[in-house]
Amino acid sequence: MSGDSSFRGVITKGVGGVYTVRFESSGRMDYALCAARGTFRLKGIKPAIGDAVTIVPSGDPDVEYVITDIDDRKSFIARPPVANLSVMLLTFSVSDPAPDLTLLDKMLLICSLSNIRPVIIFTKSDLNTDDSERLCSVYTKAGYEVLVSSPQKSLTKNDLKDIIGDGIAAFAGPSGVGKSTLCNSLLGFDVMRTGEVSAKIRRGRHTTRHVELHEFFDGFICDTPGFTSLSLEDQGVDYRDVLYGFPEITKIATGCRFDDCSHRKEDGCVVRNALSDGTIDPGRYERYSSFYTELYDNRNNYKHRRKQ
Ligand SMILES: Nc1nc2c(ncn2[C@@H]2O[C@H](COP(=O)(O)OP(=O)(O)OP(=O)(O)O)[C@@H](O)[C@H]2O)c(=O)[nH]1
Ligand SMILES: [Mg+2]
Ligand SMILES: [Zn+2]
Repeated sequence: MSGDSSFRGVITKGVGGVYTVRFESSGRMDYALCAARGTFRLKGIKPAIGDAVTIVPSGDPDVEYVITDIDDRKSFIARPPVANLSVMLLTFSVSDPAPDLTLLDKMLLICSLSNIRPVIIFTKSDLNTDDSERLCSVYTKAGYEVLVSSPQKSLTKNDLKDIIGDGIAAFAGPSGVGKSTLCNSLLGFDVMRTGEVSAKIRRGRHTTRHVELHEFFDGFICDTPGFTSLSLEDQGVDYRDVLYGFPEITKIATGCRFDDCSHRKEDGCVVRNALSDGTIDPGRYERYSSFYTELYDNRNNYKHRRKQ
């Protein structure tokens, strides 16, 4: 506590404009309900879960504190909407539902552009051991951290302790892949009950709808609702940045004849050669190429529209 009775804390939850803030008071952690100062709305700023904030007593017995300052965010992405995320636990099941690798690769790219450390977790490896091993190998070779989980060998707290440290980590990925199952088992209580995957809509029965930070050693973890699609264009990704999501391609691309090689049609491209000798996974290359082409074409369309 400082002399002016303000405290520093982190927003862990937000419901209807009332925020829960974890703050330190006299050397111990406490939680308080807080309103946001009106000027944030005027400036178009919306406090988010994960925001580092300053709070002061409000004088209102119902909502005892008010958020007066929000620190600049180290990262902020639309999905999940958590500020200052340091680790994204990209959760995909090897089966039921089948892994959407386009979505995974888009998220790896967004993580890289947003300074968020991606950690891939392949769940339900019990349903298809071969696919689990194959996926694990593709993404490990590409340079990513990969963890595998099944009911027989679920992740333990220690598997994630050092990865998360004192940061904020979020489970993110499609619906029904087992994010809540993992989060609940790590926390030792049901944040949100988990259910069977509904055959019709492929969602967990008790689909996660809200986001809340939970203490995890010195940091926080949170479960998030599943999502199915993500537009790189809507996220403002430039076609020239697509390579940031493909470290294995970046690594060898220095050997291409042209400095600005897009690794699609150019002569003297070592990346396309690397496909035949197995250095680069064909599926990863295809997704690189389709992201690049889509963003490049949209850029041209946009220019075209502007001229009319
Ligand atoms: N076979 C198998 N089933 C699993 C595994 N992990 C989770 N499940 C099951 O998958 C179903 C969906 O799990 P949830 O944890 O609700 O999935 P979710 O990702 O939180 O789904 P949303 O909240 O809709 O995004 C449940 O029936 C789980 O029991 C696993 O490793 N193996
Ligand atoms: Mg869930
Ligand atoms: Zn090339």
